[in-house]
Amino acid sequence: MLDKSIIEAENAKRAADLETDFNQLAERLDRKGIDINAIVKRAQGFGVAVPSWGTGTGGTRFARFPGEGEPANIFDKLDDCGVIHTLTRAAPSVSLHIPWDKADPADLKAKADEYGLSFDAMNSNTFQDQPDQTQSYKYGSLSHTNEETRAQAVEHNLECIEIGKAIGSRALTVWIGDGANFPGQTHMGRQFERYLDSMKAIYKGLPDDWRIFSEHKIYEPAFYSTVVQDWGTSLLTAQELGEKAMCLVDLGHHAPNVNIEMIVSRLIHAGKLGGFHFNDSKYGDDDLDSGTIDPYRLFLVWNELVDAENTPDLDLAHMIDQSHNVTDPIESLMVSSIEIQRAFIQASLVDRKALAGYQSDNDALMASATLRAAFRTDVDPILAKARELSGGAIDPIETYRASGYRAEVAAKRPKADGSGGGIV
Ligand code: LRH
Ligand code: MN
Ligand code: MN
Repeated sequence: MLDKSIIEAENAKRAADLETDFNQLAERLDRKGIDINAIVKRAQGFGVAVPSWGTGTGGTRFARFPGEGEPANIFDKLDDCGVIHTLTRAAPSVSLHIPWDKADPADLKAKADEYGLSFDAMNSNTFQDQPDQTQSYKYGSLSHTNEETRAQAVEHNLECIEIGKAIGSRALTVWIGDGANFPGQTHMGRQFERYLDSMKAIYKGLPDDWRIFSEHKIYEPAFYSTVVQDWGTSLLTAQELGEKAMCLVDLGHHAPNVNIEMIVSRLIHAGKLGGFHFNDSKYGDDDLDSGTIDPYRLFLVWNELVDAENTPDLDLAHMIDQSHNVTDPIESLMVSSIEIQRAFIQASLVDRKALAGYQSDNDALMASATLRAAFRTDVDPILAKARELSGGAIDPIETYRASGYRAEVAAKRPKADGSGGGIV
């Protein structure tokens, strides 16, 4: 656990500068009729879930280059998540991946409690084989042609729900790699029906206060067709399953340049938007750090969310889903949490009344300028002030480096080799 005195000492170095920058921004926003303290409160209320698998160095299909002090198990991962939240105050929950994160629920809860962390959606895994399983997922899981394989995949998802119940999670995210690599390899209609039947069996095992998220993805590992390839299929699935079924949008799971914010808007309209996997991408499911490639797109997604925030029953699970190959995962996850928070806060600055006026007057130039004005606002002082007030670090990266945490855990944790790990 990070020593509080390190945060205090590092904050003391930066508090005066922050005050100056904050007051300047407060004045600028005040001229626009925006109360900065209300925006700081919004920032303090923000939280995104960290994926347990993101705390280890990821890998590509070519290689994995582990870093120093890699987490060896879920308890190490929770320690790392604790650091991320302690410094940023923006990542209060963790999303687990089964079977990797299987452990005694009481121990998991106890460890999470040490840091004030809770558990967000559970993630099942039927896209690779585990040593103890009898049926292989080489040709699919929930949509497999073989009934026993489908049953095994359903059973695994039900087990994820059981584990989740014991640790206070209230959602299950299902992403499958099922599909085909060649035209003709599968019957697309029958394959989808088998998938739906399996999902219905899982849905039956869902507690009343739980939700199930279907996560679409255009391709990979199936390179010709994927069973849940886009939001249309995901929406069909959620609608057929029932009211506890929602769609999860992973930003990287679309073709390049797809208008994701519009998908978000449509899913909100349908009452079926359940949550997000945040990341950034240039070409495909790159799982790059949020906001590092196209921060404006992230802002435009948040613009839709802020616009719709008073929609009845809109209850979103915000999660990160990234793979860190060349950075310290703790640093990437801290920066990403803050970038997602930044997009939320920038979107909160949009002058919605003016925007609605420009839209009804068909003033395209001023409408788009209104969005960009919010996007261009440097909200750093707001984010830093929110962290400071919540007991976090004004500068999480510098404070983390000053703490020596990575070197400390590297001395305790076993050295990782290049194989294995949570590579997704
Ligand atoms: C595969 C993937 C997907 C899931 C995760 C568990 O693409 O990254 O996004 O959410 O594995
Ligand atoms: Mn995902
Ligand atoms: Mn993915």
